[in-house]
Amino acid sequence: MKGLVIIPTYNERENIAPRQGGKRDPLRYGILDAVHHHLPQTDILVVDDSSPDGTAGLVKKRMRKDRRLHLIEREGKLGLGTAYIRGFKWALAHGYDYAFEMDADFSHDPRDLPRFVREIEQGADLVIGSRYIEGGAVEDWPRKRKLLSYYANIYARFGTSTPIKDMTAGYKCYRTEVFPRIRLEDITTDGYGFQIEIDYRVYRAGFKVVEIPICFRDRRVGVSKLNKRIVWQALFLVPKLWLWNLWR
Ligand SMILES: Nc1nc2c(ncn2[C@@H]2O[C@H](COP(=O)(O)OP(=O)(O)OP(=O)(O)O)[C@@H](O)[C@H]2O)c(=O)[nH]1
Ligand SMILES: [Mg+2]
Repeated sequence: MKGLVIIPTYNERENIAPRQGGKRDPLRYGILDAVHHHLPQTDILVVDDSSPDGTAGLVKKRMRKDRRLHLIEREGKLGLGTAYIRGFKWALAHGYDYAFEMDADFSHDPRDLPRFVREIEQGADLVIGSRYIEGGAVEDWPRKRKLLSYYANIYARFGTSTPIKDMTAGYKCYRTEVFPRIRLEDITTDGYGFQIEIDYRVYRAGFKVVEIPICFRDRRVGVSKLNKRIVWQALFLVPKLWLWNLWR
């Protein structure tokens, strides 16, 4: 089976590129190396939104030596949701069997990658790296953010009647057959709302969803792109999906 890891980026230069530091330097390797270390046969697609810090330039430099690496450049910061949708369509068009969602900032431990693939091979259609099942965890987040995430997930799960414990998770792997069946072009949400909406659609379409435990860590370096708009969007999405459930 042919796999693709999709990594959306906005100003992730330090997470993409390795530095020349010594053994003790935690930034001496980048996310691209880490992915290929754990999944050597898998391609990577970076979807960059013209990051002012030159993230795309670094990726291009590496592409000269690495045929497993691909890049889509968009003309401005257009959001995480549409970046993934663009990546999913690209995966379909290029004949990949499964595609990952993964952050560039090392919140998603690359060592977990092979466990997702094993689940896909055993018949899962969507594998979610979950913080809220037995064995899952969140490290180094401030208490406030931990609580917000925990209760947001309870809200999303009950509000949408979807039996998924971590609906805002962003470390996931899809069998690409799923994409044509969930009308990707109708999804307009971003960030957390995007994750909730896509999980809801995959589950409702009757696909097999599996959660595996992961430990989520705070970003290694760089600035968060989380904003209030993303939180509000997710908040209003849940009652919308609830009404949708009633109507159908
Ligand atoms: N292409 C693209 N990538 C984005 C955009 N917003 C965020 N990203 C990337 O999506 C991934 C997740 O974004 P983060 O800012 O880490 O969001 P988060 O994990 O909820 O928040 P922090 O970990 O606190 O920063 C990272 O790789 C970002 O660079 C965007 O508008 N366009
Ligand atoms: Mg992050």
